[in-house]
Amino acid sequence: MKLMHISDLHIGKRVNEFSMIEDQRFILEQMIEIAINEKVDGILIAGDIYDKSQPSSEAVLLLDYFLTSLTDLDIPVFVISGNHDSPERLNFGSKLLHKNKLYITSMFHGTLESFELTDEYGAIRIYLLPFLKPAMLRPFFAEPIDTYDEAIKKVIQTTSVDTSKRNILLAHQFIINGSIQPERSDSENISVGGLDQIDASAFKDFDYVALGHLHGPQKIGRDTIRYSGSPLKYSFSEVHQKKSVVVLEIKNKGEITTNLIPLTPKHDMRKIKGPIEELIALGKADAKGMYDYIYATLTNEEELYDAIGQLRAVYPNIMGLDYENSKTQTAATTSINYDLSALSIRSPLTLFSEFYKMQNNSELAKEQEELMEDIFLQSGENSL
Ligand SMILES: [Mn+2]
Repeated sequence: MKLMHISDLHIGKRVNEFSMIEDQRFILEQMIEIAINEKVDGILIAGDIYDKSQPSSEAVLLLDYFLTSLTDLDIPVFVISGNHDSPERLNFGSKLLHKNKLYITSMFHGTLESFELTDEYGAIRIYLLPFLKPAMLRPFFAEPIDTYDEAIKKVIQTTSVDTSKRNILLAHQFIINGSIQPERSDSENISVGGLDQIDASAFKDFDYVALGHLHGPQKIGRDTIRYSGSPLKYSFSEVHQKKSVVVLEIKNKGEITTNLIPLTPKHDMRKIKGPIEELIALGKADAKGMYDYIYATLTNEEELYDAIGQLRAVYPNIMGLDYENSKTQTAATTSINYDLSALSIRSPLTLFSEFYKMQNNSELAKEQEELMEDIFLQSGENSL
């Protein structure tokens, strides 16, 4: 049996005020093609379907198109909610949709919901664990459960998993492998203090764990506990990630191979760096790349007039810029050790000159110094 594992679609997301909806439509169509070409027997979607608990109408339409396309192909689809989804809204019609082999579990009712697929090797049980916080277990268990780790272990314990069969789990949580921390990205919600960490040992009963939450594709410990990652780069901390889907093939129990199939975005997200003239020339020579989502770092020594406007004329989807030159490099590391008691005996012009040097790593020019001297004199400061 072949299954495709994806997650963190974040349909409807905006990145730096740019709508991603057309990029998402493009990448979802690519996933449908992969599902067809690979002849997969099921799709696992591990949470963060939408970006917001109240998704926009265009986001709802796009998800509807995606799920309908897959079920029209008669491919069973298994969906759990992530921390970005509203459990109640995603749950709408979920029982009705079982008829069309669309299995959405977004609400927790005390035990793990599961469904069965069969192939020539027998049954495969697919367990759906929607995003959970410890507090959400209170109605179901008498004893106090304070941590995410306890919560997930408790839920799995109370679900009798038949370990003689092949078992798959979908989960949307932050999983660590002992003391090894996974790779994080800026587009994920980060909880302070690591309270949300769950050790991968919780999943020993499952042959494959299809994870969502972290946006970089990666395995956690063994090859068969995996984050598929988001299908698109949703922050500039992800520019080096290769986005992909996981296609796993399961034969007999314990016989699982995973294959990462790369995704090609409509627009890449990347960082560029150099003097503005060079970046403009590069953009003009790159008819496709000029439409990428760009973060530019300018190495020009002087502040440029309307640099973002100049770049936007060539890179219409530029999302941000900063400068890296002798001023910015030294500003962060230079500090002047002031003797506060001596401040009062320094003239304002001396103090300003020192401040200017600290900020810009260069001395005031003669005419700048004269201008400041004038200003201090006019403001009634006589002790220059
Ligand atoms: Mn996410």
